[in-house]
Amino acid sequence: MRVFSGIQPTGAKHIGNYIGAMRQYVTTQDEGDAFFCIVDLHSITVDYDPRDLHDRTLDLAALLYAVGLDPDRCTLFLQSHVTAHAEAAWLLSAVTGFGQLGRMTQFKEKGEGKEFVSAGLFTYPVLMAGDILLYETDIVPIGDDQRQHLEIARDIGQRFNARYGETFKIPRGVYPTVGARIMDLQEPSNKMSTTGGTTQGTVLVLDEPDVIRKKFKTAVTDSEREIRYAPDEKPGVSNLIEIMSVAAGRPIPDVEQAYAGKGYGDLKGDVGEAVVDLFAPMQARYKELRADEGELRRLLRVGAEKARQTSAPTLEQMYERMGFVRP
Ligand code: ATP
Ligand code: LTN
Repeated sequence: MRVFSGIQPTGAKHIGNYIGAMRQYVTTQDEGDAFFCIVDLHSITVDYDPRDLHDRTLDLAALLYAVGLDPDRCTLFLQSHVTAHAEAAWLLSAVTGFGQLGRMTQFKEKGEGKEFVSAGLFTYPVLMAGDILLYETDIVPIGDDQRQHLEIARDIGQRFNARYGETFKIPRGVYPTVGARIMDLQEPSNKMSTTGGTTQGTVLVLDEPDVIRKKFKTAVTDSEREIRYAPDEKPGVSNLIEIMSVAAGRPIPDVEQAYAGKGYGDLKGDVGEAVVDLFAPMQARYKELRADEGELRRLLRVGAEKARQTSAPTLEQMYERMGFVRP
């Protein structure tokens, strides 16, 4: 079984990225032949600083190894190292509807109110479809906010297959059962996000222990003072229960029961502690790995070579089926 997912090297990664995506990468690397791609090409679709992109890319590689990706059990690589991704995006744009791209929530949200909206933000999902389809992917571990992008990737693959003959395997998204959509601790009706969220409500994987504790202590809940899991009615408390469930490795009903009759303060303090414990070993490994940039670059070169070999035959088939004269 082929696993593929992508993650952007922009901003610092938060507990939403960890629970929604990175944690699933770690488990799926043992369930199949897994490819994880740092999608640097996607990161230039919004305003960014080149120096930042450069450093954040290496930061993210170190972080992904630190949370448990093993270079011997999966392939981690940079999207820009494998030119097939950019080529596939162009070819697939021929079978992507302009109208469908305009309906993408992310395009509308990230473009809203901006003085400059890049064409890349609009065609973003085509590049993502290519990422996935090039690898004959079966499953794509992602968070809930990527559902629409996965759907359009499937549509693009199906349209190509119908127009040019069966070429792509049509992948399926897999979402975590708990924590597919972690909410901002300060604004629990919005998803936690580096680009759109509040600083105090966004818990970073690399935040200092005291910062993590403080962010949980000041989390917004409600005035009812009853600890109960009900995401629609009680988004703040339910979000804390979900995070606790993942960090402590206990099912949601267990967590609910453990706090029945207790105060919000108890829950907030304990979730903070559980998250500090969860991230502490990863933070230590991150520091070590990030210090050896030569080794990081070497591992990424090895990953890129494997990714090139795996994606090349699919790209070649695309060119051939579309009628191009090959060299
Ligand atoms: P953001 O918009 O928060 O800055 P992103 O979603 O644009 O981040 P990535 O870092 O590429 O960009 O996301 C990586 C993965 O993390 C994706 O699979 C996405 O679904 C998941 N993810 C992002 N935010 C959350 C969240 N709040 N809860 C659960 N999963 C999330
Ligand atoms: N759009 C995704 C990142 C992404 C991705 C992919 C995810 C780019 N290509 C391929 C899965 C498969 C996001 O999380 N913002």
